[in-house]
Parts: sequence; structure tokens; C-alpha cells
Amino acid sequence: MLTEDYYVANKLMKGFIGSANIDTNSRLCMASSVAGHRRAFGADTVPACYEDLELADLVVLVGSNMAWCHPVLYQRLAAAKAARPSMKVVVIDPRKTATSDIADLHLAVRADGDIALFNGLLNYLSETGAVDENYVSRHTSGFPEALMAASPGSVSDLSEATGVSGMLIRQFYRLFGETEKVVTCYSQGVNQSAVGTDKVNAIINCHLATGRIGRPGMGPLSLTGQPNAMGGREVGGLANMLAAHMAIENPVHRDRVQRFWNSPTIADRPGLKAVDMFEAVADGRIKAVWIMSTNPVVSMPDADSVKAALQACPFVVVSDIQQDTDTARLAHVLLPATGWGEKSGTVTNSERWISRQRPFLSAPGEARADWWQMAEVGKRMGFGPAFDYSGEAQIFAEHAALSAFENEGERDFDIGAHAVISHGAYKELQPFQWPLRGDGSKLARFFADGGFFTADRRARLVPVETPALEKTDGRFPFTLNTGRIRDHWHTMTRTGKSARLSAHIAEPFCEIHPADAAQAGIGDADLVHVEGENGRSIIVRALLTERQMRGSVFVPMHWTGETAPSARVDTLVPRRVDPVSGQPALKMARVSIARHEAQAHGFLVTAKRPLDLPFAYWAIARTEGGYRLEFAGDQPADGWEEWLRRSLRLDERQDFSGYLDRQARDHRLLAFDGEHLLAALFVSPEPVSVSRQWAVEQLKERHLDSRTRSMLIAGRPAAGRPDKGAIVCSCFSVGINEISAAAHRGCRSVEAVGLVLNAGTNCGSCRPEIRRILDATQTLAAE
Ligand SMILES: Nc1nc2c(c(=O)[nH]1)N[C@H]1C(S)=C(S)[C@@H](COP(=O)(O)OP(=O)(O)OC[C@H]3O[C@@H](n4cnc5c(=O)[nH]c(N)nc54)[C@H](O)[C@@H]3O)O[C@H]1N2
Ligand SMILES: Nc1nc2c(c(=O)[nH]1)N[C@H]1C(S)=C(S)[C@@H](COP(=O)(O)OP(=O)(O)OC[C@H]3O[C@@H](n4cnc5c(=O)[nH]c(N)nc54)[C@H](O)[C@@H]3O)O[C@H]1N2
Ligand SMILES: [Mo]
Repeated sequence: MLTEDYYVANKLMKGFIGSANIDTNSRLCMASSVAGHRRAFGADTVPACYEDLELADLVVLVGSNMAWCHPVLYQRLAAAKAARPSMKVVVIDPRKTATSDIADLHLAVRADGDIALFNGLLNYLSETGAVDENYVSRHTSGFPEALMAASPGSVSDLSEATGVSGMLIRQFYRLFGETEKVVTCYSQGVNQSAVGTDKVNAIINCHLATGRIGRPGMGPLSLTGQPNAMGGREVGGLANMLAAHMAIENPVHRDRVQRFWNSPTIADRPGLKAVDMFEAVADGRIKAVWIMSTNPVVSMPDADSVKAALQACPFVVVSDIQQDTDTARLAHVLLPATGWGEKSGTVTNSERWISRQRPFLSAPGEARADWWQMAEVGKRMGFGPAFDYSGEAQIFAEHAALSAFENEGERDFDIGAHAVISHGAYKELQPFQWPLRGDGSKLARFFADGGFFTADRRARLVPVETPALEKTDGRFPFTLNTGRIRDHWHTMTRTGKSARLSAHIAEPFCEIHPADAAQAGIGDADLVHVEGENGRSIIVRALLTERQMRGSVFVPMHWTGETAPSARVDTLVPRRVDPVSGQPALKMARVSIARHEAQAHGFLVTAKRPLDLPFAYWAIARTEGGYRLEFAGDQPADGWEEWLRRSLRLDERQDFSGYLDRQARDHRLLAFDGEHLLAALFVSPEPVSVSRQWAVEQLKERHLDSRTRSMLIAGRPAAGRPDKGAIVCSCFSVGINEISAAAHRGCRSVEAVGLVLNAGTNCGSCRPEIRRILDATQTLAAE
């Protein structure tokens, strides 16, 4: 959603329909940051900017897998550290992720142990004289109370509460205490928690107490999720906001916005937040819902209840750019929207820079801009003049004018300089940072000299209680952590269509510590059955790794009914929300794990998408020229050959070359169309060991002679036909075997690998993995 889309949605709902039952996807993503900012600063202000990452002497990354999720910014940080190695990076994450690649310290904090850690830090700063008394007394209130709440007595044992050794904690505290220029970045490991807002404030408290805010190289910096979550926040798209950073509870603000919109009504109280909203759909309080640019049947907690709610809802409208998504399938009316590359408008990034997004493709079919769809509905509801927009430029100008309307510096969000922007100027608009006021004044950073947006212009240090340790439950002994992988975006409606992006990780998985797996009798590449407290379960592939802490497992959020129906992880995540922000605790569910037994395991490479998949587990991914399918379950009643024929719509005349090892119960079936491979099926009672990348590439090869065909049956490359192994660099399709070979030939650095293979030289997001492969090769060589 571009800012113009969000603006029209919010105006239609709050000003004309008169309800605040509208929520942006930020509820799942940034709501705790918004709430934390508002509690501390009086407004949803991001005080710092990206340059601060380069100017800092210490960068603390909390609950952020920046290497995979903000790869461009991460590369900028990595470059800054490489240029100035004295700069320190600390990563705080229960898992050791790719982001730890550049970390001087990794604190494997236990789930939600962050508050104990930052409360402990506040204490330490106070005890060691690191508090900036001058800043605290001139610009803040609440310091004594915050310190009291953080007092050492509040936790019996800091190591226990955080899961981090005393030695590491002391190292981190000393570093933070001694370094003036500190930036603390945080993301979903902080926000998506039942104590998310408190986590945000525990972090901000440490910056306020040391006065390290708003100056070059210093400050808290919330890393935004969606490319334009910030735009959604600026127009007030959240159920509890109004518009242009004004508050729905404030009668002066309501009156002001209503006068500006010249609207018949104005929502006078916060609406239902996303989780409550779908509950209201479920129990019939809400009878019509318009879902735009989000796929809640996959991404909401307790996702099956969301699905059931939509199935029972009398009127469901979905605007999407894809015809088939788990949510679009439930729509009574499906509206085709223009997507990235086709639509025009503006977006705001994490450091408050607003940029134009310009279309370079024409809209396909009947697709229309999201704002246009809503404006047309507004007009037909009789609100003509208010929605009679000539284009995005006019919407943007109105949004800019509202930001400046009766704003005497009392509101942070002010882009009044563009209040009367022309179509031509909008077309040419260059990126700019907000605020950019009518008089042209700007501000790269906020709050170096106070000036907060509270009534007394002081920041609030919020007293934050350290939560009690979660009790472990005998039946559900594991913490389920969820999140993202490098090459997929959320519910994969776009990245899932790309063979290249699907090559890196083609299957849903569960990261488990090897010792936990051993106890549960789970081997690497087995399937795991993960069961949640709500009795629902998923089946995914086991990935044993010591980068995962004991007692916790990690499952990515991306797989859907389209791509792996047994792997929709949000079906297990309860509807537990942060009481302040309403953001769901998506990083913390209680689960049990067990080995999933299957009669047969299969791997299929096919030129056509297979239909009819009667298996307990399957996961499909695009490849160049076709698909790859992993599956496990019972043998179809009519046998593998008949199933394959049916599934791929092959006619009777189609011949199979086959191989059956009765003893091992291994089946291999190949189908060709002339010299091209149509399908290669490998079935075995154990997880199939076939080089996947090599097999997938056979779809592109010509298979003339029986020798290469027999190699295919054997499931391994013929001599002289290299197997690149699993893809590491998606930009240049470079596999792990090629990188290991380069390492054996003497490449010692990521740069050297880049020179010979190109790997890692484009987007850079595979550089941490390349380094790990080099380290592993060198360790092996040393042994
Ligand atoms: N490749 C890719 N990039 C993306 C996206 C994508 O889908 N794919 N989505 C975008 C969006 S919308 C978002 S919101 C961002 C998210 O970006 P991130 O927040 O960086 O990504 P996540 O993987 O959700 O979670 C980050 C980390 O939080 C850790 N974590 C879990 N629980 C805790 C805890 O209690 N404390 C701490 N300190 N850490 C914890 C997890 O182990 C995980 O490594 O990524 C954006 N970028
Ligand atoms: N377990 C777990 N669940 C999570 C998270 C997690 O870490 N763990 N993260 C949460 C977070 S931070 C986020 S941001 C959400 C993301 O969750 P969603 O927002 O539900 O996921 P997307 O796949 O980004 O859905 C976007 C939809 O919009 C469509 N679309 C794309 N462009 C356009 C457009 O221009 N117009 C229209 N109308 N449609 C368009 C896409 O095809 C897709 O169907 O997931 C949340 N859910
Ligand atoms: Mo997000």
C-alpha cells in the first residue's frame, strides 16, 4: 500500500463511514514500536537516521535478523564496520542468525528476556555514573520511577532471567556504558511480544537516561517491516490513530480533522484492532470486511479461526494482485489491484525519507490502484466531492496540507512544504526527509535538545516491570519462535513465483538444537510434527543446528495453503496480544515436537504443476522450467505410476522409464517428452537422498542417450556433470559445492569467492553464508 492508498482508506472509514474499524498491517508488525514511541516521546517519532549507523561506535541489534530482512541497510552497516573496525556490533537474539556474522558479541537471550536485560542495563548505567543528569533533569520525567522498577531486586538472578551468562552481560553493559555513540536498532524480536511495548520502552529508557538521542551516531532506531509501514502510520491507518499523527481520543484533534475533511462525521473512539476485529467477524458483530493488500488467513495468529471467520462472514471483499491466495479464495468480490511497478505514489522508510514510487509497467487487465477502488466506493456512497481525486498528486497534496493544518510545531509529522504541490512537481518529486515544514525548515534528528511532543515537552521514562519467567509446560516444553528467511517475502504470493528466490530454501523447516532433537528421536531431514496448545499441528522438515538454543524451535512464517498446507505456522500461534499495543506475540507459542512417521517419502521434479496431492505433507516450489515437490504420506491406492499420470494429466500413451527396488521399497519413475524430462519421481521409505539442485536442473537439459537417463534414475550426476549443490547466492545461482570447491582451491575471503564466482557481489545477502562455508572448509582443513 502506498501512502496515498492508506490516506484514502483512512479518510473514507474514519471521516465518512464514521468508524475506526480499520487497521493497517502494522498491527502485526510495528504497533509496539508506535505505542512505545508515543509513551516515551508523545508521538510516533523515529528520532534517528540511517547515517547514525555509520557514525556510531556501538550498534546494538535487538530481535533483528537484519542480514536477511534489511539486507541493504545491513550491507551499509557491514561496510562501515569494515572501514572502521573499532566500531562494535552486538546482536541480541535467541538464535545465532546470519546477522551475527559481523557481531563482536552475540547474546542468545531467552524469549522475552530483553526487558530483564535492558532494565539491568539501566541499573548498571545509574550505578556506574553513566547517566546524563543534565539531560534527564531538563528534558525527561519518570527517571526515578523507571529506575525503581528496574531495581536489581526485581529479578533474583539476571542470568536466569535473560538466559545469558553473567560474563557476557557484563561485557555488553561495559561496552554500552563506556560508549557515547550508541545506536540501538530493534525489530520483530522486540515488537511481536506480549510485552512488546515494554521492551521498546526499556530500550528507549537507556537512551533517554544517557541523553544519547537525536545526536549524530546515537539513538534508538526502530527498523520498519513493510516498505511503507511508516506511510500507513503517518496517515493514521491504525485503529487507534486519527490522521497525520493526531490522536483519536483528543477532541481538539477530531474537530480539526473533521473540519479539514469537511466530513459528515468522525470516528470518536478507537476501533477494533486486527485480532479483535477478526473475533468480531467470527461472532457476527462485523458483517462486511474489505481486505486489501494483506493475506490474514496465513499471517494472523490462530489463522484457522481467521479462515473460519471469513468463511462465515456475509460479505468479504478482497483487493489483491493475485487471483489465488489463501484469503482471495474466500472473497465474494475479488478486486484486481495494480502492484509494485504498476502503481504510482509515495512511500516512507524507517528514517522518515519519503520517496516517489513511479510506475514503469502498464496496469494489466482490469487492475486499478487501491486508492481508486476506495475513492469510487466513496463516490457511490454519496461522498462525491471528498473522493473526486484527479490522481495521486492531489491526494498527496491533501495529506501534506493536513499535516501542516493548524500545526504550530505541536505535531512532529509536518510536510507542509508540499501542501500545494502540482502534478508536474509531484511527478518530479525527489526524495525528502520529514519534517519539511511550510517555511522549508527540516530536521534530520529529533530530541537532542528535548522538545518532545508531550504536553510538558518532556520525554517519559516508562517504568517497566520485568515479566516473570514463562512457566514451562510439561506437555508443551518448547518455545516456538517464528520469522523470516532470506529469499521469501511473507506469504510468498510474489517471491513464490520466482524460481531463483525459491532455490535458496525450498521447504518449510523447523530449526531444532541437536540435543533436543536427539531426545525427541528426530534426525536431520526427518519430518517433525509440531503441536500447539490449541491442539493444532503442522508438519515441517527438521533442520538440526546449534545456532538454535535449547528449548526453543524456529519455524518460518512463509508457507501457505498454496505452497505447503501442512506448514501454516500461524495456525499454532495463539491470539495473545500485547495489552498496550494490541500486537500479537507471534514469536512465542508453546509447542511439543515429535518425529512424523510416514510410509513413504517422495521427491518430484516436474515440468507441470502437480494436482491431487493426497499426502500428509507436501511442499511445492518453482524451479526454472517447472516445479519441485517434496512429500510424505501413504502410497496412493492405485500405485505411484497411476498417481503420477493423474497428477500431471499425462495421457495413456505416455511411457515411463522406471525402477523398483522391491527390497528397499525404492521407486524411481521418469517420463520424457522427446528429449525433455517431464517428470522424475523418487520415492523411498526414508527421506529421499537425491541431489535436489542437480535433479532440478535436469528439466533444462536435453536427455538424448540412455546413459544420462540411467544416471537420472540413479539420482546422481554422471561423471563430469557437476552438482552445484544447494543454492547459496540466488543472484548468480551459485551453489554450496561450487563455493566449497573455490575454498579448497585457496579462496580465503568472501571477496575472493566473489572474484571467481560472482557470488555475494550483488545484493550481498548471502555473504554471511559464504563466510560460514569458508570457515567450515578451513576448520576441516586444519583438522
Ligand atoms: N527476506 C525478507 N525480508 C523481510 C521480510 C520478509 O518477509 N522476508 N519482511 C519484512 C517485514 S514486514 C518485517 S516486519 C521485517 C522483520 O525483520 P526482523 O524482525 O529482522 O525478522 P524476523 O525474522 O521476524 O525476526 C527477527 C529475529 O527476532 C528474534 N527473536 C525472537 N524472539 C525474540 C526475543 O524474545 N528477543 C529477541 N531479542 N529476539 C527475538 C528471532 O530469532 C529472529 O531472528 O522484515 C522485512 N524484511
Ligand atoms: N508467525 C508469524 N506471523 C507473522 C509474522 C511473524 O514474524 N511470525 N510477521 C507479521 C508481520 S511483521 C507482517 S508485516 C505480516 C505480513 O503479512 P501479510 O501482509 O498478510 O503478508 P503478505 O504476503 O505481504 O500479503 C500481502 C498481500 O497483498 C498482495 N499485494 C501485493 N501488492 C499489492 C498491492 O499493491 N495492492 C493490493 N491490493 N494487494 C497487493 C499480495 O499478493 C498478498 O496477498 O505477517 C505477520 N505474521
Ligand atoms: Mo512486518
